[in-house]
Amino acid sequence: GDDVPARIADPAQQVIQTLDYANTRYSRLDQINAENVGKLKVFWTFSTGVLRGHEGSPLVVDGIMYVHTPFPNNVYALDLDHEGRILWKYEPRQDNEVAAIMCCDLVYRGLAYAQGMVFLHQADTTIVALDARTGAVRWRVANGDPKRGESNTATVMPVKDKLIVGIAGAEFGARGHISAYNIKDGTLAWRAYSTGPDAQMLIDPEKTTELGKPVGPDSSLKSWEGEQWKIGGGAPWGWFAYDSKLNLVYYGSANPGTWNPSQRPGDNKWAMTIFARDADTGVARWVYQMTPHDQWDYDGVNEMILTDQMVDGRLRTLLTHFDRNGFAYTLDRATGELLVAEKFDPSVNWAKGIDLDKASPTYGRPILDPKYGTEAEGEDVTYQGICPAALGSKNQQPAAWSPDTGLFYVPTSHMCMDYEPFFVDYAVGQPYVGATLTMYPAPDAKDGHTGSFIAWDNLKGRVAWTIPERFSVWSGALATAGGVVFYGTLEGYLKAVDAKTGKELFRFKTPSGIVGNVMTYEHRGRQYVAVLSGIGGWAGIGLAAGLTDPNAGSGAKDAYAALSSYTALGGQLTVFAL
Ligand code: PQQ
Repeated sequence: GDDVPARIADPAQQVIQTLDYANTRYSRLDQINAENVGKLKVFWTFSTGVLRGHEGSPLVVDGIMYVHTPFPNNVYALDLDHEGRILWKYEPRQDNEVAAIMCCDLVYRGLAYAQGMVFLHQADTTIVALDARTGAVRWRVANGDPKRGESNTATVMPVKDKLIVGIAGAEFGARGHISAYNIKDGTLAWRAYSTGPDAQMLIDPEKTTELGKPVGPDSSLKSWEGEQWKIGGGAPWGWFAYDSKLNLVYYGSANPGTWNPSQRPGDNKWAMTIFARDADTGVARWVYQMTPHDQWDYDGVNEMILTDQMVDGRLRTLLTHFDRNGFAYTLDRATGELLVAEKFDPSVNWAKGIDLDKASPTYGRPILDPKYGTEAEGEDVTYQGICPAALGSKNQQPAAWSPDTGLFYVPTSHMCMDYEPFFVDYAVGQPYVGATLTMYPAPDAKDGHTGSFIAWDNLKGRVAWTIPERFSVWSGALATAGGVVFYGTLEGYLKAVDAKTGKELFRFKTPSGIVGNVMTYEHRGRQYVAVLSGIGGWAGIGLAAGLTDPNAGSGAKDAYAALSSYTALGGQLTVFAL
């Protein structure tokens, strides 16, 4: 039977990367609290033996910790009774060539557990179901083809008898899709593309709505020229959320291919879109395209956080999303109604706002500032001073929400860019980028700081407090019932701050930069906090991949050059306790 909901309800364990289906990243554990968190000590550590960016977090199930690594995606089962003694290890064999089609470091956002199995989704898109006790392979299936530019960095999400699975490759002209595999044997239950004919997108022209209106027939096909949709990107490489009452799965799609907007006239639906899909059939209930006809690479894949909150005296089912494009959106997750859309970083300039006037013909669309588009003067022109940079006001590192404070805790980036689009020919499995970028601190960044950790009120659409950080915060946050919020920094600090005020309560410098997500668990009555360090991801690509050309890594190498004065490569798990 499905043991995931009961295990999610037990705060001692962590069985999915997002902690719960709602993506709140809120733990009800409270032994470690605002009073005593300053006394945290390193309890044990574990070297993963792999360099590159360590995203995601370990899982803890029945006294065993499951640790994943970036490519080559090794899996360790560690015995928590014996400070992480290795129970078993799984080392997949993958063709090294997949590394060449991974845009933003060889990251992997972690394992998921369900029904006695641990699910690994390898870089080469092979999904493997491992026996949680022994590490034996129960089944294995290929979700994509690296020769066509398809790879994987995302975690999977088990929902009832299915495994929800994404794919990466929008920088390689891959056509994004989400798939559901049957947990018991790995057979495909349904697949829905992000672009193309309604039947392949599992869109019902009458019943699938955007902002309350049916999308109508061929909504995607009509928004592209010719057959560009076939190489149109929109890869769902981020996170999934699930509402069991509505039986809807939520996620976002990435940028349209290529980054050169002149090559793809139209709105490019449904790239850059929030999807709500029926978990059993995959059919889309509603969609909302945040950045029609993207000109900046503002992928829409960041996590969807599901909360039930009072709005004007009425309890509403909400979805809050901090997009790459710098706007934080609050929607009704049952209907897709847009309630709030505000900038969560004041430097955002590509759009003046989002049109929230229901009577307006451009309702729900961004109000563009023509100064910061990237196609008005054609290709081979450098469009300058665009904020945020392509890596976004926030990237994949997930935010947290605390029901105690009602606030969202958001790791953010404060970078701007110059963007030079150029014509690119599509060739199967080759980069299909079509733009050169330079990224640099936002003009109002104090002391060149390129990051901050903020608390956000999703009903008022306002920042509650801000902690400036030297570098973009690329680590996922954790909020707890102890009134503490944790996050990591690119220099390698694990920090704990007061959930109400943001006051720093604890810091510890781990051996490498943190791009992983902080997690907590309880074992034999004691609460622990754990985090992976290992610099990498897009922000850390210069160090992780040893890049030397200043504009390499899509402009990230030079932008974060100063990182090498603070940290170096290394994959390590650090486990803290009082
Ligand atoms: N991955 C990171 C990271 O892990 O730090 C950052 C990014 C990715 C991006 O900013 C991307 O735009 C991006 N895009 C795709 C895509 O469009 O398929 C995939 C990935 C990825 O798989 O990591 C990233």
